[in-house]
Amino acid sequence: MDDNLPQDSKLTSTKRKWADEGKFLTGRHARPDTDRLPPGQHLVKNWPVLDLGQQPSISPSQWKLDIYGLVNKPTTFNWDSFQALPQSEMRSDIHCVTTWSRYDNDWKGVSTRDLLDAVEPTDKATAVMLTAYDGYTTNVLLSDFAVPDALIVTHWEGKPLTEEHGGPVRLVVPHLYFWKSAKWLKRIDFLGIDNAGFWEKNGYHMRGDPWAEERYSED
Ligand SMILES: Nc1nc2c(c(=O)[nH]1)N[C@H]1C(S)=C(S)[C@@H](COP(=O)(O)O)O[C@H]1N2
Ligand SMILES: [Mo]
Repeated sequence: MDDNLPQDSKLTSTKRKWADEGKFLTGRHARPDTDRLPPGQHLVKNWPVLDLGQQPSISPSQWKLDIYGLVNKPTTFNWDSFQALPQSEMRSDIHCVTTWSRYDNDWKGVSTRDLLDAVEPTDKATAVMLTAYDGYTTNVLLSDFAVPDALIVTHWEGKPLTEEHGGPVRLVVPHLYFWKSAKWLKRIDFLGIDNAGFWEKNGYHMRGDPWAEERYSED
């Protein structure tokens, strides 16, 4: 953080947290290299496509993102208002529950923290439910959604995210299995309860930490 900044600078509380965590020193929150590949995963160089089989075609001009629930500022973003939010770049790894991992994906988009700054979740919010244009849903704890390297992505490797990978806009939460990273993002509900999304209702783990091998629910 710049030492010359006055105490009452316009840095938001979120950005102060980033600075405290040294985000701008490292640019990412990597696990130690020894621990980089989670148990039971193997590396791939390609980028497989996985979804329910219906890939919606949403142009940027048609795309909208609705923010509902426990927020002070319920908002509907369109492409222009979303692009007007601060834009961030992040490099992170993908870990899919079907055992492939892909290192060093370069993403660009809006960090979840900048989104949180814009919509202001209330103290009662503890989880988010993501809803996509194909009807897919997935749940993420707010504490996982708000990590510094979670990004609402519009670009991969410098190019607009392709339709098959969730373009125009998808979520990327790199420290959880990739089913949590909803493609074709349409709606985010801030909730006081961690409800199960599509795969979570169908036997996948509620949280999905790859390093703890939280693949499937216990029961
Ligand atoms: N909207 C939507 N998002 C989704 C899915 C889906 O079916 N619909 N599948 C999830 C699963 S199971 C995986 S592994 C990843 C795959 O993303 P990719 O096709 O870009 O590799 O998307 C996740 N996000
Ligand atoms: Mo998956």
